[in-house]
Amino acid sequence: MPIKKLLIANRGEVALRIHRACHEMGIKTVAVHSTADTEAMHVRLADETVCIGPPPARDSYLNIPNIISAAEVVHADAIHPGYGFLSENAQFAEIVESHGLIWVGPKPEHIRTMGDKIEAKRTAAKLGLPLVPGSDGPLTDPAQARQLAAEIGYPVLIKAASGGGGRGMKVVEREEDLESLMGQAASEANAAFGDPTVYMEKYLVDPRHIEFQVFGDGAGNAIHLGERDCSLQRRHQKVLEEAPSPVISAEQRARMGGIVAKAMADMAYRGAGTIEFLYEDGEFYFIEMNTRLQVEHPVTEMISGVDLVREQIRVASGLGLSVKQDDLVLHGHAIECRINAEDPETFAPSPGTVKAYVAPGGMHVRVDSGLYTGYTVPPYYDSMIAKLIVYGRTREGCILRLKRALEEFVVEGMKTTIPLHQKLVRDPEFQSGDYTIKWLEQWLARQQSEGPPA
Ligand code: MV4
Repeated sequence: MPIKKLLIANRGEVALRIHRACHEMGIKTVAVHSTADTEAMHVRLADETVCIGPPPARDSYLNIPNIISAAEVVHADAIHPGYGFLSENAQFAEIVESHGLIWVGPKPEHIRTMGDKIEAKRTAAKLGLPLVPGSDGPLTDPAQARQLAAEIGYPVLIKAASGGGGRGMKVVEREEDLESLMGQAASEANAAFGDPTVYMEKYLVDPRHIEFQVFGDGAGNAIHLGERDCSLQRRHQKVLEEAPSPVISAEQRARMGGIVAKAMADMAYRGAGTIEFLYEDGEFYFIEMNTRLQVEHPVTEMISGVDLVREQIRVASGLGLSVKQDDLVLHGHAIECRINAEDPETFAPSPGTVKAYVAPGGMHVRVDSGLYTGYTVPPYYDSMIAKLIVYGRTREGCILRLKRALEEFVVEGMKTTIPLHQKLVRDPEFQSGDYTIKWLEQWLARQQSEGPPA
């Protein structure tokens, strides 16, 4: 069914990203927004707007009855959830579909399966993806856990089945700590997710985080669009992402890409997905799958030329994918810097009013942001205010262009992480591409101890 009017159940740069794809496809947009977002760029640009509640997300962007009511009032025929908020809420997806609306996202059953990390691993194993050695189900009692850990070998990691984002994880170095850390992990998991279920994995000490972008049409056809390297993160928040990974060869990409695309075809996956791996000593280990568009999707768009939001809307409308695997050529290199309204040294949030805004431009430079001069960043939501995405034919060329673009970028009126990125992209170790998931936090600690120049 063709979509004529789409409701964007999100805010910020991703709402703008979805609006742009819709208008290029001749689809009218409906912005829903909290009372804190009446002046947001995507609200200004949307064809229609509906206020769905007060600033706290639980009362507005997470308020399912208000969002469904908004869709009915304006006669929208589809809902795109963006990322975060309700994007991986299987129940919301079912409610959207039960109201006769098109859900621009994966099948609810697949969202639900992948939301349970134990079920996700079972599914991945059946589909032939390589896993980290670990329990093939929940941990039940300390004796079973001790035996399993002895088989796997220490260190092991206890993870929450309903987790993600690193919450409720415990590294166990020695058997004598196992029982108490298992208990701590379960109670933290219960407090954070309302589910005390935990499982065990071999702890990979210093891997990279590499994820594959996949896309399915829901009818058994699926493609991959290569990988992104997301190892540069602080406290489980990604800071800079790149595609391709500096350490993956064309042969490895084709091999892993073939495996993940076949897995998605076999499950008749629909829409955009990301298969997350840890990568250590030349081997990939599946950890999780995200059933949504991701923040860092633009780096994949830059090297593939594929508009991922357009493909999401095509697939949801029943048009199928516009690209076949054999037509897809990945070329060049892209890097994304996440720019947050934060102190670049302490990372304390720094919302405020934009006094001056100059976005970089020129060849192969993309800025996804809802900022404009006079706009006030509200304090209620995520601090990411812009993404700078730069393309180059080579990684070296991409980094040179990124330095130039970061020099042009002006945001006055609040602290931002632009200065952090300016330093980071000048660092020889970053430039070498030889970094793992621990590297950025260690680098930040070194920056702190070196202090400002006298
Ligand atoms: C791991 C791991 C080491 N070994 N699993 C953190 C968040 C969650 N998505 C998975 N995470 C990890 N799982 C095993 N078996 C290390 C991490 C991890 C991490 C992963 C990706 C990116 C950044 C990270 C930072 C710390 C720990």
